[in-house]
Amino acid sequence: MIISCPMMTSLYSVRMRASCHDQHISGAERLVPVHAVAETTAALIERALSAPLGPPDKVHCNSEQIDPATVHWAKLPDVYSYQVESVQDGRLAATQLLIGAGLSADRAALAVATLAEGAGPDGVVMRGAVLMDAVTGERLEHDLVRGVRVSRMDLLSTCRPDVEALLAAAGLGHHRVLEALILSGKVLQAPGIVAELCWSDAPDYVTGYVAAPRCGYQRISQLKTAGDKRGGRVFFVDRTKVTVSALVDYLERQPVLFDTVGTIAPLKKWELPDA
Ligand code: WAQ
Ligand code: MG
Repeated sequence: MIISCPMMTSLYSVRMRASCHDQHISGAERLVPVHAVAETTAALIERALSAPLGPPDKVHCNSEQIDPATVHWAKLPDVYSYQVESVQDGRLAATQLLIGAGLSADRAALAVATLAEGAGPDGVVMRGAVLMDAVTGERLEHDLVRGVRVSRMDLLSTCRPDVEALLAAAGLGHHRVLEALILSGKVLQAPGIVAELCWSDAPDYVTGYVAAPRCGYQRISQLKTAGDKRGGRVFFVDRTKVTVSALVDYLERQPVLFDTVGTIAPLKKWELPDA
């Protein structure tokens, strides 16, 4: 479905992050036209103040003008949803989907284990993502606590109501789905990306996904046990296609706006492929 894609005159990146005792508890960001900066800022601050891990003792919200001529326009990934019977099956499914995206079984299993154990130093949750060499499994992010933060991406604001309605009709109305789809959509646009693995650090949100440029956004109903505070993201990179600095620059700085949605497939039971 293509939704209108007007030339934008003035665009702002609005970013919020909230912490309590220097622990990150909430973050979100949007790319909006100038007339929506104030209401977006208010909504993000409201969200920070009501964060489940809150209340925060610090909320930062800033806005920065973006040159609309630099925006990359893109289509959101196709969405698939798989129902698994247990966390163990979910992690096996994730491993197989990563292999399907072109990774070796070892690298796929390494990524799952990295998130399961907590990807930061001493098993803490990172603020951003692990960047992993798709061939060697080497960790490439410079800061093991911050990781790589994907930023400056959003749905074109005039498309938002339609996309929210489509997702809600498919039973995917939770705000985490659209946010993760937008983030992953940008990751899949980035040069040299082979695949992404993600599950939330929110203790009550156990669904995660494996995404890849040719496979889309593949949700898996259970990737961790309820109550587990560990979660994170792993981005696999093909270093023959891009340098780490060019990739990180794209992920952190290149504005990307989505003006088209992909297909949303109905929920399916995950079947292990025949051995
Ligand atoms: N860039 C890179 N990594 C990030 C970012 C970002 N902007 N934001 C969060 N992360 C990392 C960080 O390590 C978090 O701990 C981890 O990802 C999880 O973030 O289809 O809600 O916001 O049902 O908790 C996926 C499934 C939900 C949604 C993911 O992630 C669905 C989610 P959270
Ligand atoms: Mg979180």
